[in-house]
Amino acid sequence: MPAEELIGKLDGLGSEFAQALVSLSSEQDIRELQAQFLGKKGRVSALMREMGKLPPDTRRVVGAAFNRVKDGIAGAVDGKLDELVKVAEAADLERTIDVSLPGRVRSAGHVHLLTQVRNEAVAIFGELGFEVAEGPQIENDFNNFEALGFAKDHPARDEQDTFFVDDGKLLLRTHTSPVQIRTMLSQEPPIKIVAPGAVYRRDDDPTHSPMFWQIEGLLIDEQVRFSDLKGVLLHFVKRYFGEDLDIRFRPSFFPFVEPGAEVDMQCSFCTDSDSSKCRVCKGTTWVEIAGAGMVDPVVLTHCKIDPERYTGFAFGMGLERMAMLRYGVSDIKNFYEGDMRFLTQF
Ligand code: FA5
Repeated sequence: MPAEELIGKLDGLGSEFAQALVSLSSEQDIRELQAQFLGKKGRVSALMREMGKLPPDTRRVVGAAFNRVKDGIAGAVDGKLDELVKVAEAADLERTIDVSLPGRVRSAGHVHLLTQVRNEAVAIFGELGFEVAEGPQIENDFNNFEALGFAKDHPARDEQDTFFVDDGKLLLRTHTSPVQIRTMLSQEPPIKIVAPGAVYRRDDDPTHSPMFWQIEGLLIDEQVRFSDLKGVLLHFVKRYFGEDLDIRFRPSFFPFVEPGAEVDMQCSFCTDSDSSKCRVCKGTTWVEIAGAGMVDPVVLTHCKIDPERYTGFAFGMGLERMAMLRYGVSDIKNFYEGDMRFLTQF
């Protein structure tokens, strides 16, 4: 083959390569095309072998043409690969950053419903002059039971099935009443406190939990009467549950009060026309909200307070019970499960 023809064919291959390259869009296809032209068995290499047959004086020109075509192909491949990288990057940017999308707002969260109930209860009793007192959740037997009149074998202990710690010397307090003892042992009357806090019992059903919250109230002064207890609790019920609700006392036994009572309030879920179907009060129109009573003189004596001079009342309410009654929550577990669909409603 004469030199001119060889050069013409070489240039033809260069153009053919350039045309074929235009439609390719993957590195693999490009490399394959490159191999078809420049590989050992490629079309350009086949023509190279023809060069050996040429007279020596023409080989230089033909050699230069080979280099031009080879460089042209290599340059076109690099250019095409760069182009593919840029296209891929642009597609990536397009996908991950859309500056026109609205931002995602993180919700700020809010105070848990039970904390709201506690804060509100503390505020209402605060209006009446009660201050907040606190005690530890791990208590000793004396404060939780003994000083409150639950002697070692007293059957009333059975109702507060207890989690013991440290071989029974310490326990998870079963009610907030030990804060009464702590306060009376550390303060002179007049005493006027509320003590909210977590308490523990071996209880577990839709209205009872092994850990729950109570708020205790204690007022010790000269000439405190049962009617004062009634006035305080009535004020609380009207402020927290509704102005038109009444309360009633049913005689009951707690070893640290005498007389003792369960406090009921009128059911706020009953309609006037038909209360028999009410699932909250079971048709009785009353719901229990607290235990209460006049502080037993024996307890005052235990705490070195003169029962001849001072009298007082105490009460204890369940905070979950209050929340359930006010918001119509039927399962106590809702408070602790952390399900945002429940919690964000309040
Ligand atoms: C007491 O705990 C007494 N310390 C209350 C008291 C204080 C009486 C001062 C007299 C003077 P009781 O066991 O009834 O009483 O509990 C009081 C309230 O706690 C109940 O009315 C109920 O609302 C709530 N409660 C009791 N057990 C549970 C439980 N396992 N889960 C949730 N709430 C409970």
